[in-house]
Amino acid sequence: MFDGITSKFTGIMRTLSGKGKISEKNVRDAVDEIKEALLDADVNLRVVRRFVNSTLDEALGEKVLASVNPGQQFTKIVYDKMVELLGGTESANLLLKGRDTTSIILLMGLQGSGKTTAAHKLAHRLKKEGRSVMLVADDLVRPAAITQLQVLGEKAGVPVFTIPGEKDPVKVAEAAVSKARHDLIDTVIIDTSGRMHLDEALMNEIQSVARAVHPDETLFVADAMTGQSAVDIAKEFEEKVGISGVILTKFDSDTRGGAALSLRSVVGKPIKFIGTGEKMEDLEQFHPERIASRILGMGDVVSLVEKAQEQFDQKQAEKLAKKIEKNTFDLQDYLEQIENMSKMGTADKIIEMIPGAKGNVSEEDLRLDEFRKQASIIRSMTRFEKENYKIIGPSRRKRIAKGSGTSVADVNRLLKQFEKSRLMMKKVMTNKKLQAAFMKQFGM
Ligand SMILES: Nc1nc2c(ncn2[C@@H]2O[C@H](COP(=O)(O)OP(=O)(O)O)[C@@H](O)[C@H]2O)c(=O)[nH]1
Ligand SMILES: [Mg+2]
Repeated sequence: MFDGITSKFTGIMRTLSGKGKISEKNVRDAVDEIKEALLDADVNLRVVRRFVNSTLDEALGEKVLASVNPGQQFTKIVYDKMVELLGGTESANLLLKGRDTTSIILLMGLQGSGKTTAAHKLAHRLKKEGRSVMLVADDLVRPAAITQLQVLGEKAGVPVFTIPGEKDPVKVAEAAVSKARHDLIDTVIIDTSGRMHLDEALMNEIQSVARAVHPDETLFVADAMTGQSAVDIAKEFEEKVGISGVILTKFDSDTRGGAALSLRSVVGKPIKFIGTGEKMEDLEQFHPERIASRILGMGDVVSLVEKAQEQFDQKQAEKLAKKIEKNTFDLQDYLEQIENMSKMGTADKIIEMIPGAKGNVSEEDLRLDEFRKQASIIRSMTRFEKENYKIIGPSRRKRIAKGSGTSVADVNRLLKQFEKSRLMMKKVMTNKKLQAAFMKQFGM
């Protein structure tokens, strides 16, 4: 997502930031290029115009031209405008009631937009947050839809409500909600049917369901790959049914990003989540600031750190801190760290989140392969060796290299690297200030 636009923006910003002084013409040229980049990314024309005009207005104000670092000042303006375009500095949360009553989330959108997948991901997410969730199979059009949701519900460990043979989605939704109230379930997620195209019947159906159950959240599920048409469809749903927020799916796909950049502005409702893959965990809250930095090639460090933290649970962190303190951090621990890292995702996902990395850092630079190699070397060691790295002499190194399909040089490098990490960590733990930072980072 955003590949084209990011590389263009990075180029524009680079040109300007190299200049000690910028003229009005420089600004106009840059804004023209931005306009082109946005149009190429399939952003709605009206949205582009508004963006470009307000950027130009602000940038031509004396503030930029006269400032000490005009390039930076300009970048800041573009960044701020981008954040504004995506919904402002506040991230939109789900507006659900307290856990002592039942909240209802209604999902709607075209067929294939990702409603059922999103229902499943939301169920998983809310369950993790401590809510009790029920999924409702209210897509009664596609014969396989109910089974699909049942399979997903099982994966998430969440009950799925169905009425076999029932053809009226309103009846199913109403029955589901009263069952949830009876069972003291606090969150009901209703998965509805979609059509290939917008039609009267679909709208009427969703409208009736919404009127019957009064959802707390009516989320429009939009497929980022459909570009402009997603925006038009969203508008229609907003007018006919009313939406409280958007889930933008397939954010991981190779699209230009026009829908993502236009939706908020055209529909006037916040994007609340993005779908970033097909798995249950691949649903992230939408943070305008983070996405804006990603688009401008400034990376998304916050998401990266959060991802790292997710993979690094607190107990593990405490265990690790103790080991470092006692100087008993061994190769087995090191291996666990490497494995945690590789859980963070594929190289291209990580690169996208590192500032300035896109286009400058290759997958090789990330050394994921190197870490993978290191992991296989450690796995070829005996337990005694892992716990006592100092005893690993030449003949052991030879054996380990052979066992892991690497070379003695690789084994040497790993051991050196490990020793370095150990030293570094020791330094951290003996320096009170660094220690506090470390603890804070891992929520300890
Ligand atoms: N890559 C990717 N695929 C997705 C995402 N969300 C849904 N899909 C896929 O899109 C297809 C349609 O999804 P589904 O939930 O059945 O759509 P529905 O018809 O709206 O219920 C399925 O193959 C999903 O796996 C996403 O965020 N990323
Ligand atoms: Mg479905």
